[in-house]
Amino acid sequence: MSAEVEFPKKEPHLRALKLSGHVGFDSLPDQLVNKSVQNGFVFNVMCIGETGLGKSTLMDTLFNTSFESTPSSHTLPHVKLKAHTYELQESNVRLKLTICDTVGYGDQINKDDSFKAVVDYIDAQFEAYLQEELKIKRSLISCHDSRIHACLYFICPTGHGLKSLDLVCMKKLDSKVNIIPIIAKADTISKQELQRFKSKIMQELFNNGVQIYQFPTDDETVSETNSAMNDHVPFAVVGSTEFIKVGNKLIRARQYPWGTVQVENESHCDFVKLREMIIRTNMEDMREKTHSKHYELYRQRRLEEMGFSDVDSENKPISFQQTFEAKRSNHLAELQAKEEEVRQMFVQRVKEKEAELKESEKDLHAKFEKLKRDHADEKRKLEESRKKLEEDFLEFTRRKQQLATTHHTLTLGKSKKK
Ligand SMILES: Nc1nc2c(ncn2[C@@H]2O[C@H](COP(=O)(O)OP(=O)(O)O)[C@@H](O)[C@H]2O)c(=O)[nH]1
Ligand SMILES: [Mg+2]
Repeated sequence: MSAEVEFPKKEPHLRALKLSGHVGFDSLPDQLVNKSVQNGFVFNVMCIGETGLGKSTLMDTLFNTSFESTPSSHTLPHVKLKAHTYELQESNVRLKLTICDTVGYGDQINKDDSFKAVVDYIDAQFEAYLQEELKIKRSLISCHDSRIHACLYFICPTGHGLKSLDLVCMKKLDSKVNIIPIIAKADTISKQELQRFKSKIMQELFNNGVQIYQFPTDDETVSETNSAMNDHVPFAVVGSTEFIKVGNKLIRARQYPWGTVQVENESHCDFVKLREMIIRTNMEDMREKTHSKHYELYRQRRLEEMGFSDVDSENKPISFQQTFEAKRSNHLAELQAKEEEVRQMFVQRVKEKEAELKESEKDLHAKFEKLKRDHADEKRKLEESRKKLEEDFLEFTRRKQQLATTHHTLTLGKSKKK
C-alpha cells in the first residue's frame, strides 16, 4: 500500500441525508462540555498601570476574593512583571487564574522603556508555548499555558486624556494581546467630566491607530449586548475591599464623608459591565483570540525568522519538510566550506611556523659559529700571551742568572786583592 495519502483539495460535493432514527451524535456538545469541565480552564490576566491606581483592589473585587497582594513602593529602578497563579472554583468549574502585575510601571523618571518589560514578558510566554509545540513529544494540554488572554490597561483618572506612556505601551501591545482599557478610580471624576474623558481617550486611541479588544458581535446570542458594551469602553471602574450593609446584604463599597460609592451599582460606575464582559460573556472569546490571532501572528513571525515559509522564492508552495531539507543541505555545504577554510588556514599556519622555526635555527647556528670563532680567537690570543710571558720569564731568569754570575766574579776578585 502506498504511504502517500491524497487529501482532497476542494470539499467534495456534500449530500444531505436524513436519519431514520436517533443516532446519538447530538450529544457531541455535551461531550465537549463534560470534557472541558473535567480539564478545568485557564485564564491569564495582566494588569498594566501605575502603582497605586487600584490594580490589586480591582482584581480582588472582580473575583470576589482576597489575593493578598503586598502594595509596592514607587522607588523601583525597573518595571518588574510578577505573576501569581490561583486555583478557583465556582460550582463544579475549576479555573486556574494567573494575575500578572506590572510592578513599578511608570515610576521611573525615564519612562521610555517601561513598556519593554511588558512586551518581553508577553513574548516570552508565546515563545514558551511555541517551544512546547515544536517538541517531538509535546504536552500542550498538561503544560501550563501562561499566554496572556486579557490585558487590563488602567488609565489614570486625570480627565485630560492619555499619557504618552499609555499610548506607546498600548501601541506596542495591540498586536500581541487583547487590550481592555479601563479608567481606574472612577469615583474621583464627575459624571460630566467622565463622558468627555471617555470620548477623548477613544479619539486618541483611534488617532494613534491603537487596536483595542472589541467584544465580538458575530455570535448572535451575545451580539446585541456586546455591541452595546463596545460603546461604553473604556469602562470607568471602582474597586474596593470594604463592605457595607444594605438591607441584610453586604455589598462592596467605598465610603466618603459625602456619601457611598457602591461598586456593583451601575449608576455609580461601570464595574458590573466590566465583569459581565470579561468574565461572564467573553472569557472564552479572549482565550480563543489569544490563540488564533495573537499567538498565530507571533508563531508566523518566529517561523519566518527561522527561515521557514509557505512559498519559495518563485512564490510556489513549498512544504515544511522541503524547506527544512534545503536548509539542512545548505547548512551542510556551509559547514564543509568552513571546514575546508579552517583546514587551509591550519596548513598555512603550520607552514609559516615551520619557516619561522627554520629562520630562527639559522640565526642560532650563525650565533653559535660566531661564538665558536670568538672563542678560538680568544684562546689563540691567550696562548700567544702565555707564550710571550714564558719567553719573558725565561729571559728574565737568564738575565738574573747572568747578573748573579757577574756579581759573584766581582766579589771574588775584590777579596783576593785583600
Ligand atoms: N478612590 C479610589 N481608590 C481606590 C480604588 N481602588 C483602589 N483604591 C485605593 O488606592 C490605593 C492603592 O490601591 P492598590 O489596589 O494597592 O493599587 P495598585 O498599586 O495598583 O495595586 C489603596 O488605598 C486603595 O484603597 C478606587 O476605585 N477608587
Ligand atoms: Mg498592587
